[in-house]
Amino acid sequence: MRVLSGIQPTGRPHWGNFFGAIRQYIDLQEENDGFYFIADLHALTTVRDPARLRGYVIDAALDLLALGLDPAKATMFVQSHVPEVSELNWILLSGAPMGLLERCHAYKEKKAKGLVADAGLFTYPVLMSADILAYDSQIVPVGEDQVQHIEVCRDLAGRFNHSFGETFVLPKAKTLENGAKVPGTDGQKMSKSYDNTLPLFCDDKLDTVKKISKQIMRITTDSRAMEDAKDPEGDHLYDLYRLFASDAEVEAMAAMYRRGGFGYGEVKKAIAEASEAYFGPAREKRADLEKNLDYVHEALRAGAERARTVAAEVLSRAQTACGLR
Ligand code: AQP
Repeated sequence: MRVLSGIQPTGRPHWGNFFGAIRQYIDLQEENDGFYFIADLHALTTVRDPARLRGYVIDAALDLLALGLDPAKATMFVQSHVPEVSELNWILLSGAPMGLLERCHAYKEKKAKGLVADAGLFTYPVLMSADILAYDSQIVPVGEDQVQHIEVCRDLAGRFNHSFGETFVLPKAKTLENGAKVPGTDGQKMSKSYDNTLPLFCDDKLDTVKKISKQIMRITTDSRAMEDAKDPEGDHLYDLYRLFASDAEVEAMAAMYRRGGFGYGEVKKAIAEASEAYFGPAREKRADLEKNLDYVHEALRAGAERARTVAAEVLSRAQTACGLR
């Protein structure tokens, strides 16, 4: 199966990115033809500083490699290194109904929160569709927030196929039950834009553990007294703990919630310890990779070469179908 997904180079990846998407990339690379890209064109809608953008792209590659992406098994590349995608974007944009894009919740939510919405943000689902369709992708592993965009992609591909004959493969979204919507420190969806993230890596490596523990301790909780029984369902602290714990540990935590007689600080401490055990090895691997940037650049170059071969074939198919050739 051709599996494709992308991550935006807009800053440090957070637990939501990992448990919603990156963890799936790593698992799926074993049995599938994985195409994983760093979405720098998408990032342009938020990062308007060239040096920072370049840095974030390399950071994202380092993050993916440190977390287990293997360039010998999967194709890792930078979105803008495949210009065929931008051309396909225009072809799709030309047939994209405004109403379809206006209904997209990512755009609607950002706008509702008073964040600046430009045309790039508005048409983001179309560029994302071009990303997916350019590689005949069948499976797209994503967090729940992106499922609607995959539906948009299927809609646009279906419209094109209907007008011009079978051209595009219709993809399917793949979400995980545990991790589809990771809550942030304030309980709403963890998101860079909401400034409620828990990062996997910090700039200051020596202080990473301390810094992340501090952020975990700041997670908001309700004001129920220690002795009160608590409901684990819908509790974001419990949901964060579940990301790391085994079934038996989750069961024990749920029983503790129902019994009461504990402070949320205990749960936070358990989360801090579990996350350190989980991400610690990746942090060490990342530090090693930083000393070998040639390897990272070469992986991206080879990945783009392979991705372009596939995208050029699909673009030519689409151009021929709609009369551009
Ligand atoms: N909270 C989340 N829970 C589960 N999955 C999530 N993803 C993001 N947040 C969560 C998934 O991560 C993948 C990479 O997405 P991205 O690089 O586009 O990041 P994003 O969606 O832009 O992440 P943010 O932090 O939410 O950024 P902004 O602030 O720009 O919206 C995707 O598969 C996404 O589903």
